[in-house]
Amino acid sequence: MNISKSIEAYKQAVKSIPGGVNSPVRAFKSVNGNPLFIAKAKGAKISDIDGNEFIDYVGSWGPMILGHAHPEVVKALNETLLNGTSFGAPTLLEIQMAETINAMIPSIESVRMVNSGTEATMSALRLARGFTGRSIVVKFEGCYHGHGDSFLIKAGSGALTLGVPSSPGITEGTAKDTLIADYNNLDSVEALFKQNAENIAAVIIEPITGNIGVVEPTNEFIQGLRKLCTQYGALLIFDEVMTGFRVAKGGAQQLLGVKPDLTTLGKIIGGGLPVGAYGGRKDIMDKLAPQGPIYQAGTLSGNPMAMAAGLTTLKIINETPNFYSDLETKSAMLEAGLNENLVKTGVSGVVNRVGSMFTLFFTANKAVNSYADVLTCNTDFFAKYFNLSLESGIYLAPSQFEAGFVSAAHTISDIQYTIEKSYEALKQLNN
Ligand code: KE4
Repeated sequence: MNISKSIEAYKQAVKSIPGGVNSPVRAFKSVNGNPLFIAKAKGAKISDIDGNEFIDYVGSWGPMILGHAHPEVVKALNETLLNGTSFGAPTLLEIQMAETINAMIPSIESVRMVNSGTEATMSALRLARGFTGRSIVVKFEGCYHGHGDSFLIKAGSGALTLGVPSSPGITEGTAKDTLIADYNNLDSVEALFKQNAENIAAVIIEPITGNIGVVEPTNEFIQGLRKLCTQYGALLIFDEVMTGFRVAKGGAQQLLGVKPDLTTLGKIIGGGLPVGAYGGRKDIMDKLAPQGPIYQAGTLSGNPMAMAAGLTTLKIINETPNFYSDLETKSAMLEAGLNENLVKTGVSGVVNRVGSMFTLFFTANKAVNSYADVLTCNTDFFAKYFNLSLESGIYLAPSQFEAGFVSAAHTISDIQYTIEKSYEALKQLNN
């Protein structure tokens, strides 16, 4: 595959952009490759500047559930554009967006728009601290909630360790207020509550993880988490930036039957434009300025362009008959094909999938249910598989520890082609 233009572009990019990219995971570092510079995308296909076309399973890391450049989204943007792009003043579109989110996610009674998932989680944490008057947040090792200081923390050892900065630039003062627990290990959370009782403001979790790859919570764990938070007066925050409107119309909380106190959203609700949101119980949200004392603001929050793209996306989701069942059919077909390929080639691996988000973990484990399980993966093997897939015209997330996404635009033949090429790649790698 000729990627000479991307190679030249990357050489140029690194001169003026740190690492040549505006978000680290795009650099293809963990797959030993040269990042592809994208020229355009339509439906389930994405094309690079060398003219190579791929079936896209990244979907901009989740937003593109309809596929790229959906005609109705493009039309809505074009019409909105003509009336101006940003006013720094309220618009009717923002009321529509808030009412749509509140209707689709029952635990959300009031919602505030922001401009990224990171802004949503940072703001939700500040709100939880202000509402409870407490300082400590509990997160789970491996879960990713954006690049806010409080979240770029993981245990120095074990699950019960006080936070240790995992990125330079995060102060000890910040780290001490972040405690780390083990995903799917309720005891690890209970121990933190027993040690810190009335000081924990919130527990934040990816209710179904995407950022260590896809891992589902056990019912006992996620229900137990809800009970613990209620028992100790801490807020339960579901970070649904990725799972919101992805795994079900009502997000992971609908699938899991657990009602969080706050939910963070992003990605799909912007239809590919910069967006984030956080919402939940009205008694909590009403503590936000200008209604209450807890401050949070944003120049472009709720801007007309992101609202138009997001509202059109949610409208299509709500009005398309069998939207999620069709996604389920295609995604289940992909999962079955990948599992069959593992059996036929003898490659060790586990496919985890919830709805249209999936991960093929290359591990000898028979199951992947925890961060520790995820760490058993053979990332070198993944890198080789990733690059063979790319050669075959399949664009996967450039990391073993990410989720892949099927969109409404993927066709049965796209899925069949992907299964075929995945088989060939695994066969080649296992010889
Ligand atoms: P952003 O600030 O990137 O919009 O959202 C942060 C975020 C928060 N919470 C969850 C559950 C998320 O998945 C994310 C962002 N996800 C990554 C993909 N794993 C974004 C890709 C990137 O960092 O470039």
